[in-house]
Amino acid sequence: MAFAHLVQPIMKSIASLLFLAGSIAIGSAAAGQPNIVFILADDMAWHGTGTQMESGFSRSAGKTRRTPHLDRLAKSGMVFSRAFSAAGMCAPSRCSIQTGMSAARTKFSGNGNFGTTSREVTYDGRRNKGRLMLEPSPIGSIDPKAITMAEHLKRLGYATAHVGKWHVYGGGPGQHGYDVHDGETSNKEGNSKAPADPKNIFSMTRKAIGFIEAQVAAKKPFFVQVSHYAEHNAVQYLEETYEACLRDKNIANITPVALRKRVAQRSAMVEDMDHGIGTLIEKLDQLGVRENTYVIFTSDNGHYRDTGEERLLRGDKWWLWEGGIRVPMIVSGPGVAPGSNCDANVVGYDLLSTFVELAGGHPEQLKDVDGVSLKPLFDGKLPARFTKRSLHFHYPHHRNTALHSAVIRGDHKFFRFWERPGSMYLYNLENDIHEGSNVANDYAAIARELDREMDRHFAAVNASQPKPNPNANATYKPYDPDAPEAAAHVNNPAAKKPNDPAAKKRERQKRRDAKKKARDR
Ligand SMILES: [Ca+2]
Repeated sequence: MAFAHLVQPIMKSIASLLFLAGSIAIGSAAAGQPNIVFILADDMAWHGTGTQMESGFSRSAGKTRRTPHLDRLAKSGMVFSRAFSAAGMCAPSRCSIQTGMSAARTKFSGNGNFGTTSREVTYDGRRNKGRLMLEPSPIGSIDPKAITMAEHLKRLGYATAHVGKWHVYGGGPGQHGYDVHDGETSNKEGNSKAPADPKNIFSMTRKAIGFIEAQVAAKKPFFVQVSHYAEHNAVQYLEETYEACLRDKNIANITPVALRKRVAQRSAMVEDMDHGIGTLIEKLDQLGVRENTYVIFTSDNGHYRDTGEERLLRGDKWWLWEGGIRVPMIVSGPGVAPGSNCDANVVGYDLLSTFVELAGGHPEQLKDVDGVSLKPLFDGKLPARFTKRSLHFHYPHHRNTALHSAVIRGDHKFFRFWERPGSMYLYNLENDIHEGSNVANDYAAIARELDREMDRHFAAVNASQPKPNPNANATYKPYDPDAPEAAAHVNNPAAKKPNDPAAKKRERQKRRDAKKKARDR
């Protein structure tokens, strides 16, 4: 006992010294560490795969999407119904993934400074002219001081690779902890000139496999991020895949023909990506490492484009409506129950803490991160922190949207539209996945609480916030979420979530069981 009393303060002092030295005491290399394969799709809708993302809700699978390998991955693991990207577009979402920070904390809240990668926040952007509020410019590159997921994993003894689209500047993956990489890539590098290699899908797969084979031979744990350029524009696909998609029963009858072709082309691009993913997973099997490898699949943001289906979610890429940030997510790996589902709220900036814990590190010791480790969820537990915590989203930019920010806690999602001061927008994602009904008046206490929670987060991370424009144009009309033109963004009434009381009952029981299981542990 006396010994323990002595050791504890000494350990604390050592930990403090390590922090002072600029190091991070998150753990060390150990035997038996699992490998991590992180596959990131680009611009893929929540229903962008053939896998149903929410049990009891058939429309959460894409009818025109053919993804047999991802479907198999889902059967071997866990599907997340409420996975969110940290932003509604590529670069900020990817920066949040790499750093474990919310967009408000990185200040990389928009797609770069729209051409520059300055690290300075200004309020003189050309989109501000005449508007009610001035937008802060986004910082357009990853912070050189931020410790990325790859840097953490390297310190834990991992070999690291980043294959494909990077898009957060800062000198590319090589400057941020990745041993093997493709350089400082963004969108254009994904437009392949080789017809046999659409969106670089197959060359990327070969590169990832080469890296994995080398690490298996060297008996070194590995982390590889495969960042597909698909399904971002431009649309590229193998001709034979396109022909097969045109014959698919869910595509063949789409009219007009021009739309049918667009749907088949985009579905073919996704199917080609799925083949690449299948080849990669097959290789893990062949090398005998599949059982000790986590495979995580998700998208950098949502989108609604040429699915051939009625619009499912409100909004689109760029927006913080569900259409912009609800994304598919599948996880398979050691301890993940096959065929399982998870409906906890999770976000892209959770992945850094998650990977640190999977690698044997201590995510609770990480500083300046907003995410938490999802490993308990992978293990079938549901600790209370997952139902109580808030997820933060910040897009204070005029580009393609209104200045807006959001907080998700439990079933509630709160929006602040910065140019409508004092207005509150609250939606219940469980009853109203389409975000069609603002319930802020009915649940005013919750709305006020989440409004304060947003301010608390912004103060904690020193967020860049919009400010009033002294030269606002008197006739300027800010975005109104309740106006008909905004509501047109919602969806066709035919797309309503079916009212299935039996499925809802099953869901409620499943939640009760999960809670009980978590309590019993
Ligand atoms: Ca994207």
